[in-house]
Amino acid sequence: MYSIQKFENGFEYLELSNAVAKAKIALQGAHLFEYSVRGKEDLLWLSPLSRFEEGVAIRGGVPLCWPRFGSLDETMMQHGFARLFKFKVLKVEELNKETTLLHMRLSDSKESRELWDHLFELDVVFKISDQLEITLMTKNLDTKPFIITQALHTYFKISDIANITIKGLQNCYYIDTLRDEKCKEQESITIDQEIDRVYIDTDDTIELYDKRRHIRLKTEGSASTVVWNPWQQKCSKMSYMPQDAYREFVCIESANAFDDFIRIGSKKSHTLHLTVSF
Ligand code: TA6
Repeated sequence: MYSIQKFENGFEYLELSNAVAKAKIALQGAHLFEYSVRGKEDLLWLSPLSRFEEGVAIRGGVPLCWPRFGSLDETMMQHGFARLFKFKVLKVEELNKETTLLHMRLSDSKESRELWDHLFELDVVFKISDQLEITLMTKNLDTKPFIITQALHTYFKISDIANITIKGLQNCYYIDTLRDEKCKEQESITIDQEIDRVYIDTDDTIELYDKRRHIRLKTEGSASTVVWNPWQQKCSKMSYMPQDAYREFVCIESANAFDDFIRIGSKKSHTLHLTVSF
């Protein structure tokens, strides 16, 4: 079952539900901002201060960072423009009683070409069931190659930042963006201060252990994993972020960032796929 809903200001989102799960996806940015499985805690954290306004990035859920991750130069806004542009809904299909497929697309436009002068299609396919699958497919419709960096910037809801451990990144190198240093991860990750790391050449499975649950992220087509928590000081300065929100979420982002950029030839495509089970 699904419907297009609108907030009072006309901001549109898709609401879908099936026998085991329900989800809300904004047309702007194909932004999944709610996802829950019957009888379980919401998987995603969403700021109560989040704005659902045209041209304003939703704080929380799964922002799409594309065609850039980060803010590499002044020609492109932080994390690219895809999360600010309205996607078309191509298909909603109930594959079975417990699985709903949603296919959305952003195509280049005059506005996008002013920001990034390339012809493209960016397809996002969500599979909503007792697990979450997100496929991000970039197609180069141009006559020349282009380079992208990208991330599914997922905000995971947690019991408390002190309770979590992240496994699967041991022995990976990472860029510590706070100190601009390249380091090697020695062990499982616990967080007791601001963390903003881009792990490179990461394996395909990352695990988030929280007090009450264990979340598995399995990716294909993603060479980087970003681990981010703003901690108290940065959190208090960020837009649409409650003062102590840093305790309630951790971002583990399936990405191709920094040196893991993707070069896509003319008429070629690249696919990033994430499966979250818990
Ligand atoms: O992915 C981590 C990060 O790049 C942080 O440096 C922080 O800026 C975060 O993304 C949130 O960015 P946003 O543009 O959504 O406020």
